[in-house]
Amino acid sequence: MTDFANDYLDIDTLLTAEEIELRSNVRGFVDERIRPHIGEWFEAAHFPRELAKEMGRLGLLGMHLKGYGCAGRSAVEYGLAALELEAGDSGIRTFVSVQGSLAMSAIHKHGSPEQKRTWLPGMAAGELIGCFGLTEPTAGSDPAGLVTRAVRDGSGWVLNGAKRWIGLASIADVAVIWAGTDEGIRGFVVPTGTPGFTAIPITGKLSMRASIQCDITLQDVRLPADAVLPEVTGLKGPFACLNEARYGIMWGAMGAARDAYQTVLAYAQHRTQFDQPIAAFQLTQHKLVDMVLEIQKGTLVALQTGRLKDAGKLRPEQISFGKLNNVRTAIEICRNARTILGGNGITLDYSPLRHANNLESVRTYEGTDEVHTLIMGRAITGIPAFA
Ligand code: TGC
Repeated sequence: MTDFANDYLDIDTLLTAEEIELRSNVRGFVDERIRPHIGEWFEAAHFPRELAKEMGRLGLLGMHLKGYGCAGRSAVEYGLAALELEAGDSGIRTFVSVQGSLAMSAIHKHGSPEQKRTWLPGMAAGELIGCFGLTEPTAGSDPAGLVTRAVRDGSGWVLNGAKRWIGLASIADVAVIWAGTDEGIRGFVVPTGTPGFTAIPITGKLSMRASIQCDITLQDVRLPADAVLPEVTGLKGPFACLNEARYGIMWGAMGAARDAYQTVLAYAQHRTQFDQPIAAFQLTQHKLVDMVLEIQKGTLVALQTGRLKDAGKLRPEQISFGKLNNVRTAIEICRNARTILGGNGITLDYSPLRHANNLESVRTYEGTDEVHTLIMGRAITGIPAFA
């Protein structure tokens, strides 16, 4: 029988038994290991590093990659996992995205067999942490403007520059750093213990507090010749990784929205005002119904995108549709959910405002709303309008 409150359109009937099993395993992990502590972690600005190995054991790190200890799951399974993790907190899903979709996928897609053997198994297990350095203090939406340089030095390379907003960098064992060279933009695999590499967490964040974002400084970082990712030159290298992360985000955002909605549905059924549960008020029902409409639509967008990805037919422009729509929608849902909670909604006792604040980061990284609007605008009209 249809569970109208949680799956109005019976979207679960579009999933396989394996997909549902994977989802329930991740949901159980979130319920047990994240949900009870997330308020404290958010308040203390603490990222629970110890969860990395647990997530590795669950096969969540680089889970859509094949070989080298990775789980080799489908795009839809990866998406379902992202949704469940972000129902816990965007910061935890961000860890999985940065590790698997950015750092591991850069090495998996563009690395040498030796680089893959050296780094991927430990990263899949959560024993090694990776980060991905593209954005710079003066190059965000336009990474073509990056100023970090790598110059040849004998048979090796020397890197100088700075990166900003780099997830996990201060606890990472390895950084994939994108830098300009005489041949164009190249990626470098940089062990973070290399002299000249420093990463400092950015403080004072009002968003994504149970996660780490850093400033990286690269000062005369000397690397051997084989530090360069040999299989790609140019921005299509990092963009291919961003596609993976953006894809996971469209699923994850629906997880945050679902958690906010379920939180306030339960609250509205029990909280009484004017002698009746606030769920009995027409205005509350209107808000709840709008949430259900948008969560179901956004989940269908993510699922169709995932099916296209698994069929090898997904275009980057289609990823922009889901990233733009689902994150923007999720923020609205979380903010509306907060209003049902009244004053209680501004505390960490309830998830909606924490999710809404987190999603401000999610809407900004991996392509802002504006960037994805213009990617779609170019796809529709054939005219680039970026500048
Ligand atoms: P354009 O300069 O024309 O293209 C360069 C080359 O890249 C190719 N390309 C893509 N390839 C694969 N997937 C995509 N999505 C691609 N988009 C572009 C393109 O075909 C070209 O290839 P080639 O062979 O001709 O050299 O760039 P564009 O005009 O297509 O793109 C402009 C724009 C604004 C869309 C792009 O610059 C963009 O997406 N900007 C947003 C950047 C962004 O998302 N930054 C977030 C970085 S994440 C990070 O550093 C840390 S946050 C995560 C964390 O650590 O927590």
